[in-house]
Amino acid sequence: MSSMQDLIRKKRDGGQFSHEDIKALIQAVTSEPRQDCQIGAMLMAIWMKGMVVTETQSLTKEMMLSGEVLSWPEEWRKLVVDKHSTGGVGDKVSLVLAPALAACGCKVPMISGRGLAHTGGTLDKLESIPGYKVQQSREQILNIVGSVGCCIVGQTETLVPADRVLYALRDVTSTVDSVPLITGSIISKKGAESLSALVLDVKFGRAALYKDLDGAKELAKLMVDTGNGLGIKTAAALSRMDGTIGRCVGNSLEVIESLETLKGKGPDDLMELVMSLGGVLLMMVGLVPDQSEGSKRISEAVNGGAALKKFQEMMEAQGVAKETARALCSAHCDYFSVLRKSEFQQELTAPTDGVVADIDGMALAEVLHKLLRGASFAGSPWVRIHYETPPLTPDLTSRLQSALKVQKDDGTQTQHGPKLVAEVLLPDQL
Ligand code: IUR
Repeated sequence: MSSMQDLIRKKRDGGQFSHEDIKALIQAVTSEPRQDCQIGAMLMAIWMKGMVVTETQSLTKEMMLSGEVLSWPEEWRKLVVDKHSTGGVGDKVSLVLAPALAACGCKVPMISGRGLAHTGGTLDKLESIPGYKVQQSREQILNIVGSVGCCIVGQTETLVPADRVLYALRDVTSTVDSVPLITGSIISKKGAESLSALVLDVKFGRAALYKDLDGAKELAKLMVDTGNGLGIKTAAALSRMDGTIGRCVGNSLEVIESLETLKGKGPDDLMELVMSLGGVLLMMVGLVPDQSEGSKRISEAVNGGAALKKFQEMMEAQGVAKETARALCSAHCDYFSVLRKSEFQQELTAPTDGVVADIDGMALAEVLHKLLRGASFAGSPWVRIHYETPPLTPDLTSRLQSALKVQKDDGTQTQHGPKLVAEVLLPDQL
């Protein structure tokens, strides 16, 4: 077996790793004593020289095998699905999609993450519901998915330990934005969930990791190939991320918007994403003949109330009191009688008459990150900020106000913006 020193030199000089090399590399990452300086140097060599598809596939597989790989009852074999998003602003798709898929007959052990950079995390959002426990053991996940059909939980301690080490070291060595390293990190965790099918929501635009479609597509292609190489039917939707998804950003506000969506009153852009991603998954597991039939089923599950029922059951199964879950899912819920409301709210008003031409999701996310709370948008006033401390200073207010672009209404603008999903990459074989 080659030493780490040899392997670093090999990659530094532009060489290609064999599967054995990658095995040695992951062993060095997961065994003690660990040489973080060598791993850091290796990460930088990979960042600079890249990896071909076969190397990325080996890396992903060895990362996956560094910890526990979950297994499911045989009768679920074709039905276990999940989705992953590369991160958006106001991205609450998982909260609607997981119960909608369960209502359509899928098994959804959704393992979600915390906020990263300017984007919010699904787990942080769900924790704004009193009693909701995101940390569940393997047995509990199995029980909840068995009885409800879906759960949304945090990563268990034993899943992909190599990623924990690599991710922390990528963070401090400025090597997060490497396509093979991102692919290994994301797909290894999905591989360890033993999924039948996976859909990736790869975002591009001002408020996304990748600003243009080409960069996002390169990542999407590699993740699709790697996922399929591991035996998971994997597809990717490339979706626009310039503004916000829906009208609310921030943990409890996004829970409220998700519940409203599950009650059939959701915004069009959120429903478009839920239907597109859900439609692809239902097609890949063979529950429907094509994506459009899948999207229709998802829409029926949401608008007919079946998905809301699953969400209620999931909340109860994950620790929320029965009365709380029932209240949140009731038709005319006073949400803030259950969820905590921030101490302060402030509205900003539109500077001129006209139509909203643009709202910069990145500017909103940056300010909200500082305030650790959320915003909800309306017509005019156009935004309401919910916050605690630090105070909403004049500087932050003007940064926020710069996010809004109002245009003269010349009658040519449509009420709804362009569609979010630009393209869907499907596996070669279904
Ligand atoms: N999420 C992950 O799980 N891994 C990554 O590398 C990134 C996001 I970037």
